[in-house]
Amino acid sequence: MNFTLRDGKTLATAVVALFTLALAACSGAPALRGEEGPPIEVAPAVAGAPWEAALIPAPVHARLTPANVFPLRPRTAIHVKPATPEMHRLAGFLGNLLPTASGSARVVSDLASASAGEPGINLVIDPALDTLGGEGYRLSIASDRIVAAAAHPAGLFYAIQTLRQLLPPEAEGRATNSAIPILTGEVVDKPRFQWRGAMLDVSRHFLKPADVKRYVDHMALYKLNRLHLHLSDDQGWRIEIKSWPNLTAHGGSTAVGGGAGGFYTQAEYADIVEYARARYITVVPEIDMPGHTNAALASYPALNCDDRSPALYTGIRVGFSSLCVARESTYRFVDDVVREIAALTPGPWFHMGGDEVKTLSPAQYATFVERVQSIVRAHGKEMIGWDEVGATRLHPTTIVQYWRPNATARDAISQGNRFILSPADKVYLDMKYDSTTALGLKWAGYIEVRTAYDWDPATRIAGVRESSIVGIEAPLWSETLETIADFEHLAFPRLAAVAEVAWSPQQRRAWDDFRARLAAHGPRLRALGINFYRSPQVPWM
Ligand code: TNX
Repeated sequence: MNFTLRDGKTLATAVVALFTLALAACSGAPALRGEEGPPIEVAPAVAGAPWEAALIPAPVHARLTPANVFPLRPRTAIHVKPATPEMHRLAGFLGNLLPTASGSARVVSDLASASAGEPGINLVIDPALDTLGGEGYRLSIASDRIVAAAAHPAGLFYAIQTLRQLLPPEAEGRATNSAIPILTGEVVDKPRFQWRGAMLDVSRHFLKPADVKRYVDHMALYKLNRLHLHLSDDQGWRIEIKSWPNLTAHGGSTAVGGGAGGFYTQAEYADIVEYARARYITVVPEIDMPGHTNAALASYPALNCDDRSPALYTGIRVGFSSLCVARESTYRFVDDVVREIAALTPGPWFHMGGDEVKTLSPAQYATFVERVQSIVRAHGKEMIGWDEVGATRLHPTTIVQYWRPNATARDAISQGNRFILSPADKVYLDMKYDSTTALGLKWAGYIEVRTAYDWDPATRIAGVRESSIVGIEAPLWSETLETIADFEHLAFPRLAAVAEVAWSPQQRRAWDDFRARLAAHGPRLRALGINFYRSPQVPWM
């Protein structure tokens, strides 16, 4: 970190003051530069030194200065290089985030044909930036030009998200005829972890495709890149399987509490996958097995050892159900399900759950997990399982998702497998914030924003070094959540905290600094209509 702030709240206030002032400057009021300059307070030791705006997740390096602004005008054009379809798509995506003149779309053109002196926003693929990895970028803002550069399109997508956060929150997507000032400076950035995930449990309560897409939109704002969909559990089977239609017809017909349930047709699932992919988010489908399968068992008697289907289940107990692991037909079922879902899923992973099986012996459990692992691999995917699968013989590419606060993960460590960290006492977004939170559970403890933020993945599990951690994922279990507003209330702002844990270098992170930036995000969360929790730990603006 190349500077320190005296007081995060002061900075956050200054950021907004600056935007307000700069906004006035661009609409004919006194110029930003000069004696009327905003009262930006920084520690005396760094007065005049670079400072950053309220970016979340914190970038590796940011130097933004109030001395000059780029005036973003409704007609400022976007130029791309090279002029590929993907670059045009990215430009269109950016264009939709930027304010425009009413009724007119922003012009996108090939940089090669842009006239030299004309101010614009350039999106550029620059192979020299490969040193920043597959997702890194450099965003340079001068008073006459913005250049977002990256070696790969994903980096440009993140540069766009950073640029978006440099706009005043109320500017997003609106029509205006005046210019919006953007701070000049430079951001150079890349993620700490390659896996920055969020999980939605659409089984306990179903979320419509439009709601899932809304969550995806908000994930993108924080540079998250994996959407894990928990598609089946005791209470509901949520994805159409054409060779086993009763899974959804019957198994998808209800939810926790006995409500109507629902499921995604294969076309709807493919549409969600594509929507996420367009935002550089890879969908990771999970079919939980052999436990958490009451909905499947209720739909097909043959999946039960005694050929008798249980009734549908709408409570919230766990651990009571299991597929009949001794039957060959069970593996034909698993093969059909994995085959159909794998065919709809371009991402390389298939999550088989594997958690909380209380009715099988360790040997039965291991035999099942190892056979499923072979099936998943036969369909071209790498397997992921909750940390219980660490006790079985794992293929080297299998990823273990650590979740139990007290799990030792010893077996998986000794096999050399890699981990996704989802420690329930830090990132389970379904935990209550405190004793007054109406929604959520509390078995892993209360999780205030600071608790979700203030930890280092590298020191979380004894024996697991950073090099074997692919990343961090925040699950949102939905036993107590019915509407997207409920989901959002538990997810925000903790999801932003987890995104920073996953993206920003550890030495770049400090709670006081984060809470100040988060406070400055309040207006953006409001502008997006997110039903976020107004944590008393954060001096909201
Ligand atoms: C544990 S985490 C579960 C889920 C519950 C969740 C509630 C995991 C692998 N299993 O089945 O929904 O706790 O917090």
